[in-house]
Amino acid sequence: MKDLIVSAGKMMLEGSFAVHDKEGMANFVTDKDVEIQKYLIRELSERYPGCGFYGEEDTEGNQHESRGQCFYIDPIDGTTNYIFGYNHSCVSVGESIDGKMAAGYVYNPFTDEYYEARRGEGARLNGRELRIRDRGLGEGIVAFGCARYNEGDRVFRVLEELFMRSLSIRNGGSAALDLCRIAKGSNVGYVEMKLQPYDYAAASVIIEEAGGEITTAEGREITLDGPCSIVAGTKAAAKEIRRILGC
Ligand code: LIP
Repeated sequence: MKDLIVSAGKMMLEGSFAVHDKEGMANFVTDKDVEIQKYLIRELSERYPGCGFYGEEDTEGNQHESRGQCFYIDPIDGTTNYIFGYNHSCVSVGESIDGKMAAGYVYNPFTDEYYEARRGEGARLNGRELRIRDRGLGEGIVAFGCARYNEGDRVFRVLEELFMRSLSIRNGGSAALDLCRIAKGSNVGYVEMKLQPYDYAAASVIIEEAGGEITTAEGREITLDGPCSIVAGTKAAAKEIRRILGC
């Protein structure tokens, strides 16, 4: 799987691309997003005949299926970052079996960081095992996500409190990478009030296999058949973030 995900990621570094608007304010897609998703669906279909896909972009073979073996594909997570040359974007591929996440793969071609995890087999970054130390909110950086196309993003009402109760806050612009940074130990927590399954599916396995936690803002199980809010982190920090949100 590593060769496939890395080759898909390196496609981001090649050639030029056109930008197109999607529904809602500041919601973009590039030709590269579409090209990479088509490549991944083609390759994964050959390797796993009959598997389903839940991808971000509207391409052939993307059924938003969640039964049987299903791949959650975000071809470029952090598309706006990619358009503006932020070098903080990734390919994210999560695998579920009968509605339960089984594996996650996230690759940032700009930093050559490859995250992977399979249920019961732990999480690794470039082959190094990841184990989360259960730090509290006050012992680290909390990252958050927000989107102009999600009208009235509720995250802003708690940002000041998150800032005052942590060492600092960050808005990275790629949920998958900012979630994986919890497993890496760079972030103690992450919050975004509305995300799609292809944004968090892969990273959810990486965080949990590294010893962290990911739930909705209400503390419920994340959804794989539609969008939900996301609170993730070390167990201690995730609990503090949910308390601050008061959902
Ligand atoms: C992005 C997420 C980010 C969120 C953006 C967008 P995309 O995904 O990674 O956290 O705030 O609104 O959803 O669209 O770049 O794949």
